[in-house]
Parts: sequence; structure tokens; C-alpha cells
Amino acid sequence: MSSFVINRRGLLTAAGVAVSTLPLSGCDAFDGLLGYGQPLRDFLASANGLTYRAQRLLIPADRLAPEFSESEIRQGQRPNGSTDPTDPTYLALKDQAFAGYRLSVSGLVQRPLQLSLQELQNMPARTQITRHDCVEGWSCIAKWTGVPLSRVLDEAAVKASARYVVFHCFDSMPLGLSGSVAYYESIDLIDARHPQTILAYGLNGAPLPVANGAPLRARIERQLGYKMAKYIRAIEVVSDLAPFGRGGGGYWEDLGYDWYAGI
Ligand SMILES: Nc1nc2c(c(=O)[nH]1)N[C@H]1C(S)=C(S)[C@@H](COP(=O)(O)O)O[C@H]1N2
Ligand SMILES: [Mo]
Repeated sequence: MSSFVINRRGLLTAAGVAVSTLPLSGCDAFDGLLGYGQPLRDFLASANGLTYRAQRLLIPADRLAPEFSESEIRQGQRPNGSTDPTDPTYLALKDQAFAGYRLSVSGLVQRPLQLSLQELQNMPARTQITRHDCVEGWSCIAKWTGVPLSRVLDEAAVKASARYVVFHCFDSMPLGLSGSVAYYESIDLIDARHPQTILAYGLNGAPLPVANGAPLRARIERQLGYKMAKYIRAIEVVSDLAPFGRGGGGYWEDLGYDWYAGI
């Protein structure tokens, strides 16, 4: 089995498809080739379903992303995407140092929750030094502190019908003619319960800065940067992603990027 190491790129190559050379970089610029209804986008969507199933079959659900030592932190975490949300609710919370912040946990749970930052910080914490990979082609090693998402899910008691966790964010991003939409993201319950999946409120030993997603952002260490929702307003546990946005499971996914951005 150990000689049969496969990753996303390897699988696509193995499938005889040279998509690994496509310009998939995409945090700020949106490549028009990947628009809806474009054959390329449809092809990538089906390749993504294939790699998701293949990765889920081949990679143990609890395989850990590499962790690093303090000395490997070379610079601050480079802020990317939204760095200063202008939503009035967010600004009011920020003014009060997020004292009034409540993380809403709802959907397919037995006990919906409203958790203050203090309550989140009182839960068992996990600190991890990991590498953040953005599809734009840069990486940063940083130390993240937060509460494991699995703890919060246990507290809320997830129902058996649940399949995904949706993160709703405070910030808005441009989207076609509709103007702007709130950033959102989603992961399956396997990644949600992964030991390194945390709701982070600390970065490099200090409170999480606004530029990096204060007061709370997700770390999903086996996936690319755009999966890691910043400025989390609410968490919704669901069985289906179709009702959200354009149904792609996230802001960038709705514009054509992979829902499963495994690395
Ligand atoms: N709410 C929200 N989350 C987001 C984004 C964003 O614009 N808004 N950008 C994503 C992208 S593309 C990356 S690379 C990381 C950047 O996190 P950082 O600013 O801490 O480096 O956040 C991700 N999460
Ligand atoms: Mo990114």
C-alpha cells in the first residue's frame, strides 16, 4: 500500500488528464474560463468528485497534516482575501473587542448553541503550527490556537442525518451582477471532526488579528486556504449544500473552484 501514494495531481495525471498545468490560482482574480456552463468547469467539477472519493478511500480519515516548530515560523501570516470587513454588525462587534460576539451553531443539532468568545476560549484548546497553502501559490507557517470543531459539534449534539458543516461569514465578496454575497464555506463531517480542524481565536501567540479573521476562523489543515473561513458568524450543520449560494458549497466553489481542495 505504501508504494501506492496518490495525491490529487497524481490521480489526475494518472487519469491521462493534464489539468495540473491549468492556471487554477485563484484568490483574487477569477479566471473566466471557469465560469458556469463552461465545459472546462464542468470537467473540473467531475474530476473534483473523483478526487474527493479517491482521497476519502485512500487517505485515512485522521491522517494529520505536518506540524512545524516555532523556529520555522518565518513571518506573520500573510492576510489574504477580505482583511477588513465593513458589515455594520461586524463593525459594532469589533468596536467592543468582540465582547458581544456569539457564535451561532444551528441546523441538524439537538442543542443549538450561542457561544461567546470567552466560552469558546474556556473549552479545551489546541495549538498547532501548520503551513497554510493558498491556491495563488504562496504558503505561510503559523501557530494557530483554538477549540477543536469536534468539541463544539459534540456540545451541540449533531443529528445522524447531518453530512456537512457550513461556515457563514461576516464579510461580503463580489459576485457577478448580484453585487456582493457573504463569504461562506463548507466541509464534510470527516474533516469537521479531524483533530486538527479548529475554530481559531489565536495566531502566533496573540489574539487573532482582524486581518486574519477575528474573532474566529476555521483551520482545516488538509485543504487549501480558501476553505478556511475567516470572520465566522455562524455554523450550520446540514445534510445538503444545494440551498446555499449557488449550491457549490462555498464562495469560491460557486465561481468554479474545487469543493474538496485536498493537499
Ligand atoms: N471570510 C473569508 N474567509 C476567507 C477568505 C475571505 O476572503 N473571506 N479568503 C480565503 C483565502 S483565499 C485564504 S488564502 C485565507 C487567507 O487567510 P489569511 O488572511 O489568514 O492569510 O482565508 C480564506 N478564508
Ligand atoms: Mo487563498
